[in-house]
Amino acid sequence: GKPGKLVKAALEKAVEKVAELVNPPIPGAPGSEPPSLEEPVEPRGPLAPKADQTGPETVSPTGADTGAPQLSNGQQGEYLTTSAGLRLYDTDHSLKAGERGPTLLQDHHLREKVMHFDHERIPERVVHARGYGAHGVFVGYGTGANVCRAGFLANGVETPVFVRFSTVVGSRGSADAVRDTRGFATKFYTQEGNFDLVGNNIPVFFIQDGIKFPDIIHAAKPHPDREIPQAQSAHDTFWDFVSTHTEATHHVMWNMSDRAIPRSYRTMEGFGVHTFRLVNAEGETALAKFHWKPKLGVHSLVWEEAQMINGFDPDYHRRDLADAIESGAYPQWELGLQVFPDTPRQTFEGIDLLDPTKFVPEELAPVQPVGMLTLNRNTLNYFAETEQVAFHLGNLVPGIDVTDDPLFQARLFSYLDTQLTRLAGPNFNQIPINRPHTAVNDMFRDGFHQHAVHAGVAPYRPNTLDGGNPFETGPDARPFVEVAQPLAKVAKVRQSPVSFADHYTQPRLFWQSLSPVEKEHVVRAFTFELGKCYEQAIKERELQVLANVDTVLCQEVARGLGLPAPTVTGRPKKVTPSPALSQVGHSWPVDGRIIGIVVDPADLDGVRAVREVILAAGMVPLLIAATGGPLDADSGLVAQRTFLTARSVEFDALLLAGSPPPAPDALPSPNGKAVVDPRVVLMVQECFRHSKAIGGWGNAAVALEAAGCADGPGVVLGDDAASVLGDVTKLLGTHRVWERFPASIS
Ligand code: HDE
Repeated sequence: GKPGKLVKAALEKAVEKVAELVNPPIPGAPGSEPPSLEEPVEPRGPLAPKADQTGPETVSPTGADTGAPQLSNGQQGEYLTTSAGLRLYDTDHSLKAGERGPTLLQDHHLREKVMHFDHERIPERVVHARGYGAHGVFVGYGTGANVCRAGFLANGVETPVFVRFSTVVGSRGSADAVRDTRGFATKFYTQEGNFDLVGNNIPVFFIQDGIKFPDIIHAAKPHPDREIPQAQSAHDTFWDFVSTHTEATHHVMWNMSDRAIPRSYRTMEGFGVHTFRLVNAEGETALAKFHWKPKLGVHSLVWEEAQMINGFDPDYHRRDLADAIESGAYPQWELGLQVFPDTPRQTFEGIDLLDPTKFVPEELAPVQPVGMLTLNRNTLNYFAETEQVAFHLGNLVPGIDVTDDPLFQARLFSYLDTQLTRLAGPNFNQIPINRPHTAVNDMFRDGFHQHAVHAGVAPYRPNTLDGGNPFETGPDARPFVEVAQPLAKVAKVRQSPVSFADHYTQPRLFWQSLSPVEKEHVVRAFTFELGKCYEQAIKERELQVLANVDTVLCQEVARGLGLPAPTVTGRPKKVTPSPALSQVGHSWPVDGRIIGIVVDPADLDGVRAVREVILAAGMVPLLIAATGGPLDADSGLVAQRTFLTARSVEFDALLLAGSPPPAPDALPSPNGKAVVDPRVVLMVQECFRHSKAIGGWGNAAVALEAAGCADGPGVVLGDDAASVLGDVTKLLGTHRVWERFPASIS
């Protein structure tokens, strides 16, 4: 009857499929040999393990190698199998009782496929959920050896690293260019075990004691009733908390400054924040703070630009980092140390080194370079690497020890603890990205996701059954030894030291170190964020905080909010500004900067000339034309963006090779008489408003006139494309045309 016919049809189909299996059509490779069914297929193509992907060696106590991370070969042309290795002839149709009938529960492939999919997500990090990682190498200069015996700081020692940058507040799918602190976490796979430097791009923190972390994070995360707003601090709960918890003031000042909207991960400083205790080969100790200094300088977005980017390209920072690495413009940071004597008081120039809301100005303690970090390899798999990497403050190496900073102490608990739910069990150090590149010989056993096959019978000490293995390390084999820091005779208390009580002097120092433009930006950020709050009392309370920081700051913000400026309580301490804190006034390399070029098809010679120079200078040209495709028949120039797909926020400077008339898809202009494409006019205006350098030749003056930006600082017009580019590049070295910003504050 009918069912018999259907079964026959299905069988025939299966036979056809199996025939394909034996000789499958490989798209794009007619006639190529299919993999043999007998031979296991070797990984090949870009995912095959490379010699430089030094897989960590994990050795079981009996010496059996439990293996380097296995790179799965992904979608590389092998036969599709189940996770148990069963070859499959069809993964597109479930097994049904007839073509139009119900699906059969016995379809084990369907069940496995959907089951696995159902569990693809793991909990995102409770903070720093949105992040982006890359591999690289750290090379020590040897200059740190006098204070720190860590092997990776020795001269010329190359250590593989993995770095993960992140925002703090937003969830994993949130946008990159939000106003927030950025994480800068580095895992050094050293010969002495993993060292994790889990820092931020701001040198101070919101809280002085780890017990307040849940409070600040609950306040900064979206309102719990409606889960609004995402990845922002411009809301009542945040300002409610920080206006009442004044130790946050210093960090908030940095958050409201340009530092919280970096131009790129490549143009961000990094800070270990806490003071660490270092030990040298002689056993002498010193206190120290870690700094990462970007080779390209510290640069930021402007607020309006950041807001636009979050719509136009929410992956802006990821894309920037991945593209730079992909193109060989490897980002670099120099690791530096601020070193302080390890005195019983643990202060330096009156600054309590155990207070993580305080930093030490570089003018008082210079940052001494000890090595160079280069990021040179993108991840192969976001989940396996960036999502599963687990940093931990307790991953220390000989020569680097903790201090009693109460924030540091709490972090020593949290970073292990959080992985238990995030990575589902205690074996997360066996995940490839977390494995040390040195022998592991622990006696930890079993647990969820145990990948090691531990031989031997005696995972305990002392034992005789496994020959007493493994042995504790003698002093010659460089074990980690805690500094025998003497403790004072004290009582157990829930209190902070008096030296933690000053919440305003350093915020004032920060404010007074900024240039007028940067101050203006801080004022606007406070005004924007407080302006988004609903509760009047919160705004007023924050103004009182600002009054204690600086009168001008408070008055300016109060003016913007339309509220009276409160008066200061007490007399503020005098501060000496730290010029190192300002991002303005230097010139920096322009590697990887993006130059948008609006192309007028009438002048392709100029475009061709500047494009070559831009590429030779390590910058990125972005050709923008009315429509896509080749710009002419034979020059090889291709439009990378059109007036529809381009937006000014994508580039750092703009060149106008003429003034293209309205393209057919342009929206009508206000007076209906546009001579230049309105989107080009908008690009010019936005670049002008965001203080980006603008250059033009040929007919460019027409577009500049149409935009109302024909003159002003940083607008370069000339006949010779190459010399215009030269001037624009010089302007780009200072990042922005700073004079263009209105600056009423001095
Ligand atoms: Fe973190 N922090 N933190 N933090 N933190 C985490 O750890 C925490 C603090 C920082 O890219 C979590 O694995 C507590 C300071 C970075 O994977 C969690 C306290 C600084 C990252 C955690 C702090 C940081 C984290 C979430 C107060 C700058 C991202 C997931 C005692 C020096 C690391 C995870 C990555 C991540 C807790 C304070 C930086 C929950 C309790 C200060 C860069 O463990």
